[in-house]
Amino acid sequence: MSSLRSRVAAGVLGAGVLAVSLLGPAPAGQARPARTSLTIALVRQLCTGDFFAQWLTGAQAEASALHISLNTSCASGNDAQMVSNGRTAITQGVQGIIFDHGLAQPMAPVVAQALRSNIPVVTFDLETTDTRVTTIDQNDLQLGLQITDAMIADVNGKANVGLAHVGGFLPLDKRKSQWDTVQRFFPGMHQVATWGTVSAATVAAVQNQTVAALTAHPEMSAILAPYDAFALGATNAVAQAHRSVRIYGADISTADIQVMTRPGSPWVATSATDPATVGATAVRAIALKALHRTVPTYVEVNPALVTQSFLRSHHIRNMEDLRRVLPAFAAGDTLPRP
Ligand code: SR1
Repeated sequence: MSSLRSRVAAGVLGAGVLAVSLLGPAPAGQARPARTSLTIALVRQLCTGDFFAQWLTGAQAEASALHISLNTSCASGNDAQMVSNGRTAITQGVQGIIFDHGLAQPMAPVVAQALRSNIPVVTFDLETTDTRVTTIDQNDLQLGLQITDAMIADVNGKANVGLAHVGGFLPLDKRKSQWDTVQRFFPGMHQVATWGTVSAATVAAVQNQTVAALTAHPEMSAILAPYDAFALGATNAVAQAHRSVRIYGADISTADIQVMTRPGSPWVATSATDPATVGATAVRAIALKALHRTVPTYVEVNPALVTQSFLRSHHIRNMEDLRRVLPAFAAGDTLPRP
C-alpha cells in the first residue's frame, strides 16, 4: 500500500473532511494523477483582461484533470468583497484556498483564519509572511530585470523614462524594484514621470494618463509599463500623441502579440510566462497541500523575454505559435501532479 493509501485508510487526512481515492495503477511509463474529490476555493481580486482570463483557463483545466471542484469568486478589485469571499470559503469548509492577488494588509487576517481552520493556503501575487503558505509568482524580479536590461541595451544606457506603476500590487512592486536599481547604477537612465491605474478599465485610464504625461514631458523617450493593460494603454497613447517612444511591457496574449507586431508598434519588448501554466501550477500546489504532500514555500514560474523583432521574424501570430517556437516559454511546470 502506498503511503498515501495507508494514510487514507487510516483516516488521518485532513480532519475527516478530505475524501481521496486513487485510480488503479498507471499504465507503464505514464503518470496517472490521483483522483480526488477535493473542493478548492479560488478567491480572486482581479479578473478583467487577457492575463486573468488565460490564468483562469489554465486553473480550470488543471482542476478538471485532477477531478477538483474549483469554486471561483472574483471581487472585481473590491478588497472588502475579497475578504468576504475568503471568509465564505472558510465557512463552507473547503479543503484548500487559492488567494489570487489582493492587498497584503486586508487579506492577512483571512489567510490567518484559514490556517487556524486547518485549511491549506496557496497565494498567487499576494504577499504573506506566514511560511505555511505556498506563494506562487512569475519570478517578477527576473521579469523586471529582463525588460530593464532590454531597455538599457536598446537605448545605449540613455533615456528619459516614464513609469506606469501602482504601488501595493506585489508583482508590480517587485518589477519596479529592478527599475529602482537601474536608476541607481545607470546614470543615463532617468525617470521623468510616473502614473498608473488598476481598475476594470485599466487600458483606457492608462491611455489618458499616458497622453497627459507625454504632453507634460516632451523629452520622454521610453516607457516602462510592466503589466499588459499598462502597455496596451501606453501603446494607444503613443499613437494618439504621434510620438516616437519605445514601450517595455509585461505579460502576453494573442491580442498582445497582434498589438506588438502591428506596423509601427511602439511596444518593442515584453517579459512573460504562459498565464495558463501559472494557473495550473496554483491548482497543483493546493491539491498537493490538501493531500499533505510537501510543497515548497515559494514556487516561481520563470518568464521569458519576448521582443517585437523575435515575434516578427518567427511570424508568431498567437499563443499557440509562441508555445511552439519558444519551448522554454511553455516549460514552466515545476510541480508534479498529485
Ligand atoms: C495589477 S497586477 C497585474 C499583474 O498581475 C500578474 O502578475 C500579471 O503578470 C499582471 O502583469
